[in-house]
Amino acid sequence: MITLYHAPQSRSSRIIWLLEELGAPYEIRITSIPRRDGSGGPDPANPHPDKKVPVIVHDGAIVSESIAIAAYLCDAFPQAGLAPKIGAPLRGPYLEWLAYYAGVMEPVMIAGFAGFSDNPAVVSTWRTPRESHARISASLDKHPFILGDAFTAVDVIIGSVGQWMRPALPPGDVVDDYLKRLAERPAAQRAAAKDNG
Ligand SMILES: N[C@@H](CCC(=O)N[C@@H](CS)C(=O)NCC(=O)O)C(=O)O
Repeated sequence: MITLYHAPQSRSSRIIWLLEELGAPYEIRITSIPRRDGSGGPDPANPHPDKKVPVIVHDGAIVSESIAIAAYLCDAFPQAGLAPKIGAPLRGPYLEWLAYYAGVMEPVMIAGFAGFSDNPAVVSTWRTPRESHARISASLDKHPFILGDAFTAVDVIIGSVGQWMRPALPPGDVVDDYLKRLAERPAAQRAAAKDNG
């Protein structure tokens, strides 16, 4: 059994979606986090080292960080086919997209919120939204999902960002249609129904 510590409408929502796609046995433990409106606060029972979400507990292992959780769960439930297997041609691009999201796309997004996207250190380290939009468009112009013809955990991560904040992804019909396709997935709909606990 997997326990997901979850705060509604946060980065842990995408892990509910992933767990639903995987068909994994799990329970949700609603936890409190500080919210931008001043509500909420850290939950002493939350095992996350920074009292954030998401974090999972699985067979005694505590795993935090959305991307680590996604990779861990896809490997724990390989029969769901949400990650290319080790040795498969798309394994490298799969890991690259996961790392690119955490290591580049999110920092670029946060720099944008914070109003310093054009800081020279930001641009030289991570580039700008233009470059991440170009990568996403290059992929979705060619095939229905980020890695190709098959839906993977990368789509949960990239898609959930678009559902949360549409301008974080490239504008236009190709991405609108992609997000619609993702939102229509039964697992995404089950996850949305469970988001508020
Ligand atoms: N890089 C982390 C970010 C986690 C994160 O910042 N989560 C937010 C919710 S969306 C949080 O728990 N904030 C509470 C706080 O800042 O104390 C991940 O993707 O798992």
